[in-house]
Amino acid sequence: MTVTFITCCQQHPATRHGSTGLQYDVHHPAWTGDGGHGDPRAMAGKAHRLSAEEREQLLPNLRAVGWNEVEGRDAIFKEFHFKDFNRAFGFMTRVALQAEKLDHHPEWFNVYNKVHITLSTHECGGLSERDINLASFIEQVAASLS
Ligand code: H2B
Repeated sequence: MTVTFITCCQQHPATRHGSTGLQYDVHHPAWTGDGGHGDPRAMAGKAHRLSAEEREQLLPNLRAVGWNEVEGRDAIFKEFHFKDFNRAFGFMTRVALQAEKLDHHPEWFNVYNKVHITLSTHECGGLSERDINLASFIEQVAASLS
């Protein structure tokens, strides 16, 4: 399995390093629509739930920036706080546009400056690579707004 934000982008010259330690490569095929793993065409195949090994490799990076596994459900959750509603809604707009592009959507809740996000892949009934990719994108957007 290729994982977009950690393993395969690390040495890419265009990789942007956010303050979170997660990396998101704006030129990676996964995000540019030319057939990478985040591309809807590549994602048309069935999503698979992450194996124990994949989780061991991927989840620590997300835990380190505040994502937690949801109890009683195979999903991850994070609560974001912004300065005001404008920033929160700007954040949601950017995430929504990318989610639509990827055909992978967050479950979320917003009130004023708070945004709660749960990620899980309904198609496979649990966490998949799609959630990791979307979480990585979300981190980069949040970092750019704070
Ligand atoms: N979002 C999430 N989180 N999981 C899915 O399985 C999913 C999705 N499937 N967005 C997509 C839409 C599917 O329903 C459409 C028909 O492609």
